[in-house]
Amino acid sequence: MGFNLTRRAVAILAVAAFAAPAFAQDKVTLRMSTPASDTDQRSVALAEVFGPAVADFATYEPHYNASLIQQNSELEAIASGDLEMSIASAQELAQYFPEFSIFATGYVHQDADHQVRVFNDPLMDPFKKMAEDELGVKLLSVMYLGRRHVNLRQTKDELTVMTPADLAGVNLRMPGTDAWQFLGKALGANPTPLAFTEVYTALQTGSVDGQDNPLPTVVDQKFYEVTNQIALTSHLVDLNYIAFSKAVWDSLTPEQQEAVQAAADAAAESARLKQLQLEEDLVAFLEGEGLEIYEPDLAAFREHVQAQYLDSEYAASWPEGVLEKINALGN
Ligand code: KDO
Repeated sequence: MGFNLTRRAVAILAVAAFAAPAFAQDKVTLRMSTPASDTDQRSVALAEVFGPAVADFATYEPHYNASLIQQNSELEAIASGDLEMSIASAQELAQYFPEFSIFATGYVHQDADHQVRVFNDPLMDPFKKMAEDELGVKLLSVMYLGRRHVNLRQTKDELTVMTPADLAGVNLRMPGTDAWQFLGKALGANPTPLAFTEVYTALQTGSVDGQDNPLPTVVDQKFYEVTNQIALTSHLVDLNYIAFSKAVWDSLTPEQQEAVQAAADAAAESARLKQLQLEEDLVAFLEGEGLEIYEPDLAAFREHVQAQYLDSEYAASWPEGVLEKINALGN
C-alpha cells in the first residue's frame, strides 16, 4: 500500500514536473489572414514588429494572399474561433454594422494622421464596443493603406478621366461588399465585384477596365504591368483595422494585453510611415513603367461622391453628430 502510494505520488510529481514548464511555455497561436501579399507594408510590419514583440507568449502565424480565409470572411472566422487576427476594412465591418460605412465613405478621412485621430477619439468607442460585444472582434489599431486612385487599362488618349461623368460605363473592379460597390457607383463608374487575388488576371484579360487601390498596392501586385493610366482621384484615404479575437484577448494576462496593444500600435505606425513614403516615391517609378498619371477635377469628384453618400441609406445609418466630429478632427 505504502509502496503504491509512493509510486503514485512520484508519478503525480513527475507529471507536475513536466506539466509545469510545458504549461508555462504554452504559447497562444495568432493566425492572421489577409488577401495582401507578404511584401505589402502592413504584412511586413506585422511580421517584423508585431510578431517579435509578442513572441514571449504568442506565436504570430500570418497567412497571405487569402490562402487561409477568403477576403471579407475574416471577421466571421474570428467570431467563430477559426482565426485570431486580420486587417479588416470598415467596409467589411459595415456588413455587420452599417454605421461603420461612415469610415468607408469617400472623401471623409483627409490623411493618415486624421485616421489616427479619428480612431483614438472617444467618437470611436461605441463602434469599437459594438464590434467587441456583438462580433467578438477587438479593433486594436488603425493601419494606413493609402489614397485610392482610379487605375485603368485604357490609355489617357482613349479615355481621360476629369469628372465622374467620364467614368460612365467603365467596369471598375471594386472589392465585393455592398459598401465597396456603392463607392464605385458614387465615383460614377460601373462597379464590378471581384476578390483582390483575382484582380491582376481580370485586368490582363480585360474582363474589367480598371481597379482602384493606392499606389503601393498597384506596385506590390504589379497592376502596372496590365494597366496604362492612373487618375489621382484620392477618393478614399483607406484604412484597415488590426482586428483581434476578443476571446483570445480575454485569455491573456493584463501584461500580455498591454504588450499586444503596444505591438499593434508600433506595427501600425511602422507600416504607416513606410506606406506614406512609398506613395511619394512610386509616382516616378510608375511613370518610368509607362503609366500616365494625372490629377482629375478633384472638386467635381468630391462633390459628386459626397452628394451620393448623403443621399443614401448609408448616411441614414450614421449616428447623429459623428460626421461633424470626424470633420472637426480634420485639418
Ligand atoms: C482591395 O481588395 O482592393 C483591398 O485594397 C481592400 C482593402 O480593404 C484590403 O482588404 C486590401 O485589399 C487587402 O489588404 C490587400 O491589399
